Amino acid sequence: MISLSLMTSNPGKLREFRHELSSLGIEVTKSSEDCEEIQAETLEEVVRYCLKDLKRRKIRDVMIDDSGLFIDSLGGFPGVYSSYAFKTLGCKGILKLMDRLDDRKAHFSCCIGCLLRGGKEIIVTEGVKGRISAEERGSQGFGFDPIFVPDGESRTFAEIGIEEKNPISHRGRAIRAFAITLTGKVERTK
Ligand code: ITT
Repeated sequence: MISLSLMTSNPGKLREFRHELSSLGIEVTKSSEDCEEIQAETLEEVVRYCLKDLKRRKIRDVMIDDSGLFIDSLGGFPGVYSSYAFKTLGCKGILKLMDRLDDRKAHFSCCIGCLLRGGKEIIVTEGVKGRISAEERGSQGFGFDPIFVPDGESRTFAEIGIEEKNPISHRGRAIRAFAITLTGKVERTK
């Protein structure tokens, strides 16, 4: 059994990690550690900075997830500011910003980083394309799920739920890419 912890304050992320990794025999606990928040231009920069901090503090087998929603017609906003934008504007505020915009294209991106006990690092980034809906729909998931419709779907992430979200989502894809790399790298515990 492999055991890793996820450093996050977001229960929705933790649920998606557990859902995806438990079937691969990887247990995910919640880490009580924290990283200093930096303002960077990319998700990967944030993750790299945090991994460096963990290394310095000798914290191992911890995963980090930095993710965001990038809206084409808003020049990629909220992007790396997604957490702040969700807290301040919420889904309603984003819909208001897009009131008169015909181009609804957007994508979610997720960067996962992990520092293993042997000192090796894994960093993967994956995304999912879609569009911003005209109104909020659905009650499952978290964050901007009620306003994001992935390509090939007519329902939002909040309508389809974790079982259908994980196979196609930015995070689901990143977790699977991460797991493939991980299983060749992590030391197994009994
Ligand atoms: P931690 O940093 O503690 O992990 P956070 O919620 O602040 O939690 P981020 O900094 O990565 O996480 O912020 C990303 C924001 O983007 C998050 O708060 C959500 O509002 C949104 N987001 C990211 N992934 C999402 C998803 O799968 N579904 C809906 N919204 C998502």
